[in-house]
Amino acid sequence: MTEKYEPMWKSLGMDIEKHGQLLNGLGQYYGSAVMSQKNRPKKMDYFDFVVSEVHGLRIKELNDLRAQRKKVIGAFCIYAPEELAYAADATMVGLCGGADFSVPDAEAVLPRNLCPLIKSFYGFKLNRTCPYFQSSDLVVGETTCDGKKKVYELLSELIPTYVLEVPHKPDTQQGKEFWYKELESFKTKMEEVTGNQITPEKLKQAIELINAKRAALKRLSDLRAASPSPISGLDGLLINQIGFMDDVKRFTAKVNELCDELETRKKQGVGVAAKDAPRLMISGSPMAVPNWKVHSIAESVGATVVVEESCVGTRYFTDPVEPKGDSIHDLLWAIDEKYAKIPCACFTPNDRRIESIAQLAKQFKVDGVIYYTLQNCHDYNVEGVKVERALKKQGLPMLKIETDYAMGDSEQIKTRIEAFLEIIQGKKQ
Ligand code: BJ8
Repeated sequence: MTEKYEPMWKSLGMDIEKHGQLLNGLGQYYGSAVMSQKNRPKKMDYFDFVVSEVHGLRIKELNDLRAQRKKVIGAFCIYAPEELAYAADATMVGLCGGADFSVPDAEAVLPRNLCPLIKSFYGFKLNRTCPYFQSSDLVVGETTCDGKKKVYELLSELIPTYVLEVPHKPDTQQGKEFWYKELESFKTKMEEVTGNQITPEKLKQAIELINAKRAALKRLSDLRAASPSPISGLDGLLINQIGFMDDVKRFTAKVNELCDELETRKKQGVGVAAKDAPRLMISGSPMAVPNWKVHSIAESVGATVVVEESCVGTRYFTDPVEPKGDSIHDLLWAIDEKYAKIPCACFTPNDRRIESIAQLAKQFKVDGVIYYTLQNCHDYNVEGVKVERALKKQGLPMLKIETDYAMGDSEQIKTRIEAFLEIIQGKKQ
């Protein structure tokens, strides 16, 4: 892939040598963590192909769109209203932020005791190895956690950045009205950047486009509730991650094709692990590509991850946008209502999330929960206290793992998960 795409990467101003190192490491890790899994569904071929071309063909597609004067909008958070970007004929993509590779570059500028996701994305822009950053006409940030909020100020020195102000009590009437105004401003921003007017028809089409994607991901998630689960948690996570990069229509169709295969597997009782394998939920901070560490370790020691309570998981696809009318006002309100239901730990109070975890635990018949926190992510870390209490009431054990993107603690995590699985097996007996 390297030679074929080198002229494109050069034209995007990328650091070719460093980028080559990144791709080598990514390829090796994908081989050892993902491709080595046994009994994967055949339709995973498409998603493997997407990963193999994630810095190649997909970047070419994005830049072909830009050559037709269409805009690419980069984002980090599921609070970025993608419906408005698509309604303005732009494409929204998730930016790099899941690898340790770029952290040393970020640490030359930023404090070390900061969330790895934040250091990772800032480092990727600094070292010019993320082709998604290099292909973005605008980056959309949001005032969720403090770390991100402050780093967007620095990021805006490197790339045009628009920051959405997110209400921290989004569920209240006041919060919803505030967010509605932000949505209106973002609509104007999208119209300015793209030069296209967002009409009610365009916005309705965009809502349908994204709703279909969320529905396909929900269908996939629901299938994982089967026992045995017809697909590994690692592959489930991978598909959710790819959803932030791939072409929306094609991705939706491919997820549905995979689900057809999984329906057949389910009927035949075909799974990826033993029927009595401990079923785990992973709940907490989001996991961007190539953050596969905890899933990969948990499944390598005999568990099946059946659900991710995460923004790269249920928080993204659970609720569709449900318009009650056809005007811009009605459509924006429907978007407002949907986003207000995203239970991010940055918000307070966040009981919706605690309730959702309890409900998911039942639906997916989980035996235990791994509570996953990125280092220095105070919101998810502190909220873990309430989650643990709620799970205790349900009689479910929880293992808290606080980690970063480096692999140095893999053995320690493995030992802790093994001990956790023993507790689960003991309870089962
Ligand atoms: S809606 S979870 S995607 S903000 S960057 S909060 S890990 S310290 S990413 Fe998020 Fe939107 Fe919320 Fe979801 Fe913690 Fe790190 Fe902050 Fe993070």
